[in-house]
Amino acid sequence: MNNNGREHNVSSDPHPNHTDCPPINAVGNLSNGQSRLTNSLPTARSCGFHDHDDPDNANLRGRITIQ
Ligand SMILES: [Cu+2]
Repeated sequence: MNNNGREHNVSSDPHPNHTDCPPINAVGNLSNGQSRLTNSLPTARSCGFHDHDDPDNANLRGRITIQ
């Protein structure tokens, strides 16, 4: 859920290729108040993501742990 008041583009690391966990790229652009699921993440691992439109902003980075 994007509750940040502006659009964000949720993409897999690494920027700019987004190849590490491609199912995250299904989230993509979220306007304020919008939410979207990733595609299936079937492998137990850790996946980083970022805002593709603000890729160096540490506040807009995160990790998903698949167990
Ligand atoms: Cu990116």
